[in-house]
Amino acid sequence: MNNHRTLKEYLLDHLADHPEQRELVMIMSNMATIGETISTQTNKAGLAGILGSLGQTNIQGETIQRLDVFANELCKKYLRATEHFAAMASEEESTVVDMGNDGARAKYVIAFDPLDGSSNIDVNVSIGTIFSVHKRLFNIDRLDERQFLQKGRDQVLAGYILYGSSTVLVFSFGDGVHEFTLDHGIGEYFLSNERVMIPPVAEYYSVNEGNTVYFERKDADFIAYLRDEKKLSARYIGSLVADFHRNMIKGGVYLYPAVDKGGKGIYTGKIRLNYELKPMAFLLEQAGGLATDGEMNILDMEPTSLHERRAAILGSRDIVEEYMAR
Ligand code: AFP
Repeated sequence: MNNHRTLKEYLLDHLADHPEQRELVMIMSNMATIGETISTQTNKAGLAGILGSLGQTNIQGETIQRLDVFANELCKKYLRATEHFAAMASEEESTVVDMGNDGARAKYVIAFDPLDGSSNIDVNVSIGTIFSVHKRLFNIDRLDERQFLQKGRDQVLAGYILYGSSTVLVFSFGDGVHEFTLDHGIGEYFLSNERVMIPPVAEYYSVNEGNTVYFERKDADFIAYLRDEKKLSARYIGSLVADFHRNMIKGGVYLYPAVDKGGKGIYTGKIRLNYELKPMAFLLEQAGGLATDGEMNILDMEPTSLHERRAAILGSRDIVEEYMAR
């Protein structure tokens, strides 16, 4: 740990330097509390009876896990009480969620994947929470979907919490990426990596290679190139947060190219733009990496719907640029 600096101390220092970011600092502190609560629940999920499926599917057609429901409800109730948000979007909610706050205090909107990697919950594999905060647009209704269709570049705060062998919180206000690790015993997050920078040379590639048959030829070829010519090691968990975190710390690239699962020559992305890709792209750029869907920088995209999905190539700049050059 770096000087045993706590998140609270870090946020107070940040506030002293940026008094105009008072609400954002409070939001960050709220997110840390949410992360600690989900982490505790995740650790005792088997005992608490919240593992397993509710037997329902969410709007993406995926089976809802009980921890997903817990995390989603927590985000809604807790953040509503803070009165900072006019609206919320979540992977688990088909439409914009009314946060009940229409006053001048509700200056922000937040998009979430409350529990990313939910297929890993039951098998004790790392999962995470991803969040993206934008300023509320006061010229349109607060519940208008367009509140969430802002470019990734306009995020004012983004981050994730990884529930792995330890719980880490990684975030950025747009001035560098910082990583804190939760000490459950003390109930504090401690600074574990100030100004995270992705190593310039990639060591790993992360892709579901079982999808190779569904990829376009150019994508299958590029992955073969990473494996056979660049001699990168393969690591794939199936939780974006976990794969992304490893690549950002160790150097690597996460690929989820468009797939044609219907066999009709129609290739579509899987990863959600608003609450998976935009926040990760924001962090990546701050850390010296790059994020694209193959055609453009994720941060420059204008989303067209709440749950839009895109292809994703995220990671070390050299590899992503090579992908785009092809
Ligand atoms: P969930 O939050 O619905 O579990 O989404 C997981 C995810 O979007 C991302 O976290 C993974 O990297 C990716 O999907 C895994 O997809 P495959 O199971 O198709 O490899």
